[in-house]
Amino acid sequence: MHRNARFRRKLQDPALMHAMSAHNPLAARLAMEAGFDAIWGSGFELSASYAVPDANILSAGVHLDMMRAMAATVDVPVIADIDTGFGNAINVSYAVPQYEAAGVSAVVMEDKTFPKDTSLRTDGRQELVRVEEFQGKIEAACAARRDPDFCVIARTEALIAGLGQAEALARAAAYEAAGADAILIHSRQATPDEVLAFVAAWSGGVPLVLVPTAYPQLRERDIQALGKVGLVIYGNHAIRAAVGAMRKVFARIREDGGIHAVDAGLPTVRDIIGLQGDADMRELERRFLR
Ligand code: SPV
Ligand code: MG
Repeated sequence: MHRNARFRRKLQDPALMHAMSAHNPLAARLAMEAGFDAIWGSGFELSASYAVPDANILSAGVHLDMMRAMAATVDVPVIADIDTGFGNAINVSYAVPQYEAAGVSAVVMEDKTFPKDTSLRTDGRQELVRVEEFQGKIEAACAARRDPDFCVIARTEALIAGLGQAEALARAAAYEAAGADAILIHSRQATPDEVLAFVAAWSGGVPLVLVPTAYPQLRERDIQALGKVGLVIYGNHAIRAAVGAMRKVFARIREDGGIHAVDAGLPTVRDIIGLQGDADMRELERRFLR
């Protein structure tokens, strides 16, 4: 089965699907190796990897190229974080086929104004577009896809913007009506209460998607028990793990005046060569080099 169809089927399946963030093909490969169902092509992570804010500073092309590189490296579905869709419904119409052609299986598009500000930053600019405008963008995304299994996930930032449950629920229902295959409900409260209240009140027909970065105490088994959530996304744990590991090793090398103490604790060069796909190249050498 094509991975778009696999993704669509799993999204609707009662078993919870889990996606890990990645900012490059190596991170995507490690996430697949760890057993994640899908890769989250996080705008936050890619921005961080370029050391710029997650506020539409990077061009759409940089994000698209990275999604293509990740989709070419892993077999699991890649979910692209297209932020606000790079402009209005027209921009969305042109962006979606490019993501689909890049091998991506789903896009997540949020209802903020362009340029967006990152959701988890305190005092960020969290302005939302009109409901009708965002419905037009969802319809444009759905109309632009060529494979009917390619998924369009609508994300409402109503709770992030402090607009309350009623607004979040009304927007989610309007986005489902516009054709969204799932609704991502985001919150940056330190407890899951706000999101759990939304899930309890949700009476729509499409599955929900959660990103529990701000409320890490919410576990998969508890999300699964809610029954309405199809996908949990771990939004930034690849870049945070990488930053933590690099900081520690870099500091230790400066402290020790050499690499003698850190070497044994690091993945071996052989391990990295394996992750580069060395076995595949050896096979090509065996078959074709004469
Ligand atoms: C991302 O990972 O880019 C996201 C999730 O959109 S968040 O950063 O929490 O907004
Ligand atoms: Mg993002």
